[in-house]
Order: sequence, then structure tokens, then C-alpha cells
Amino acid sequence: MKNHIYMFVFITTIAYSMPFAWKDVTEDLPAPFTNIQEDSQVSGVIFAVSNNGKLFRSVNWGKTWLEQTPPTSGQVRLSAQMHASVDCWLIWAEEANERQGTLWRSDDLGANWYPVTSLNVHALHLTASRHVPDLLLMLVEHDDSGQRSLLRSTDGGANWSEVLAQSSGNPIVWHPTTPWKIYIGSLVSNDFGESWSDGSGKVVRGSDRKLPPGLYSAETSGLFVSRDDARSWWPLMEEKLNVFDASYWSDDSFVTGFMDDSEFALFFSDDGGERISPWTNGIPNGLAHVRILSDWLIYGFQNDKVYLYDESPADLDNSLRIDGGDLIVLSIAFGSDAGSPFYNAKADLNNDGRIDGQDLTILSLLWGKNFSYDDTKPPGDFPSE
Ligand SMILES: [Ca+2]
Ligand SMILES: [Ca+2]
Repeated sequence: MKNHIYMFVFITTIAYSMPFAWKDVTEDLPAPFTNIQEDSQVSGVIFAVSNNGKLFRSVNWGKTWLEQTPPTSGQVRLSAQMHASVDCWLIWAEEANERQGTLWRSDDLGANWYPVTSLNVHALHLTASRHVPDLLLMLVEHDDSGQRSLLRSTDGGANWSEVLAQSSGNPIVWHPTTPWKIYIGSLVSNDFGESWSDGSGKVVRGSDRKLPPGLYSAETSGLFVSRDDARSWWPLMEEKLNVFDASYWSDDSFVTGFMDDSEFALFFSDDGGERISPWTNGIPNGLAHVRILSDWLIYGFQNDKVYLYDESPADLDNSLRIDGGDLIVLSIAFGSDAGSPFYNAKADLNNDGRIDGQDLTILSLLWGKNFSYDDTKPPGDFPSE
């Protein structure tokens, strides 16, 4: 009996948190993407880097893609966006098998690119401050020995200096509201990345922008949150984590999990960890990393496969919002089976060949959701001037 109750809770948790399954979209894309980034200022603009080093852009949340004229013969490996008065895009391109690369910048959403600087390094992670214009950090490998260091630029990438001689592969995490605080693993900087010391107690993997802002740590002992700048940590979940390549946060939403030879698990929360749901529906072999573009559009990557979680198909009348218009479309088809003249495949939200209460439940779970953001999204809580 206890098992049955557990199973019931398990199934309803999945059904009521993420109503759609992940979908393998590899064949629908112009190339197998390895990373995707959304422009923070222009709604719906997304950049993608493919496994053969090409650059693509979409202006409609990924519904259609256009290959961008590459600025270089080198392969695009990393991308980042810099928040100033106007967003600009940065990409790092390297020739194959060369430990040398060039940083390129575009001020017009990728239409034109110009070189900023070239360095004799192999770049692993490039990121820009949300708050301080022209402040960049880049994790690099210097030679075949694999020796790593952290480089910092305060002029938009023209000049770089080494600020940390040895660095782990942990991600660079900017404090969500305090622009001078930055974390890498258990190291912290309190001076915009200039100097680093031990300080956070745990490996910081992400952050949210609730009040007070949260820092997250995902480790083999579980998932933890701190709401006092890493002075104390509180457990959210006692599942082993962190074997998974990384855990990914976007405001209140996060995806975390673990993957090894025999096991794969993935969890999602859209409320800062108060409710955490297991979430592997539609993914046969696990994911290596995840990119959260919004609470309704999430990409997952595994080898040459790209998976997509997308709630916009529930927008049956293409109004960019789930509301009465969609209910009318579903109502007209309600009670019909595939083959019937009233059947509407679009309204069959769970793809079971029948329009019934289950499809209505999915629509009600997404009720009121918006699929576009007309307002410019602010870079953070910190005033930009
Ligand atoms: Ca609609
Ligand atoms: Ca159905």
C-alpha cells in the first residue's frame, strides 16, 4: 500500500509540474547545436553554436534558424553577451587543434562582427557581468599540460590579466545582486574578480534572484541553498547530484541532476527549490547539459542529440498566451478521436489520439502563461546607472 501511495505521488508530481515531455529535435535543427543563448534585451532572439563550430540565430524563440556569416575561418566555441546600454554579443573562435583564439564582438545582434583581441589560450568558459559594463571573466587552458587559469578583462575584452593561476572546472557564478561578489567552486572574490580566497564553504553552482538572493550548491550529498551569501547552507534535497556535468539556474528556475554509467536523474524547480520534481520524461539516455531560456523553453544536450522542452504548442490560436481563445479551439475538438472530422491534432496536447479531459488538464496547468516578453528585461536588481 505504501508503494502505491508513493507511486501516485510520484506520477502526479510529474503530471502537474511539467505537462509536456522532452522532445528530440535534432533532426529539426540546421545542425546539432552544442550551446544556446538568449539575448537578454531583445525578446525571442537566440544564438546557437553547433558541433561543427557554426553560428546560428533565431528571432522567433527558435522556430526558425538562420546561419550567420562566420566572422572567421576558426570554429566558434563559446559565446557570451555583454550588458551595457545596448546588448552586445561576444564569441570566442579557435582554429582546430590550435591553442590560440580570437574574441569577436557584434553590436547588431550578430549581423556584423569585428575582432577584439587574440590570445594564445584554449578557452573553456567565457562570461560577462550583468551589472558592470565591459567586465569579463574567461577560464582558459594554456598548453597541453592542461594548466588552467582565470583571466579578467575590464575593457570589454581588449586586455586580459591572470587573476587566478589554478582553477578547477567549476563554473563562474556571479552574485545575483551584489556586482563585486563572484564565486568559482568554493572560492569567492569580493572585488569584481581581482582577488580570490576561500570563503563559501561549498561548491557554488548557481544563483537565483529572489529576495534575499539565493546561492545553490549541488554535491554528492545533495542540493543546498544559502540566502545569507554562503554563511550558512540549508538542504533542499538529499539526492546525490553533481556527477551530472553541471546544474543550471535561471532566476527561480533550475535543472539539476546526476548521470553516470548506470543511472540518470534530472530534477526541475520553478520556485527556487520549494517544490522539486523529477523530470526525465522523453529522454532515453540522459543529458550532459541544459540551457534554460525561460520557464517554458528549455534545451537539453547529449552528444549529438538536442532535446527541447517547449510549452508553446499549447498556444492553439497563436496568440502568444494561454487563455480563452485556446479553450475555444480545444472545446470544438473535445470528445473527438483521431480520424473524426472534429479531431484537431494540435489540440491533442498529450498525443494520445483523443481530445479529452487530459488535454484540458494540460491547458489548465498552463493557463495565463505568456510566450513573449514585450518589455525589455532588466539585467538585474542592481541599478544600471
Ligand atoms: Ca492562445
Ligand atoms: Ca489527448
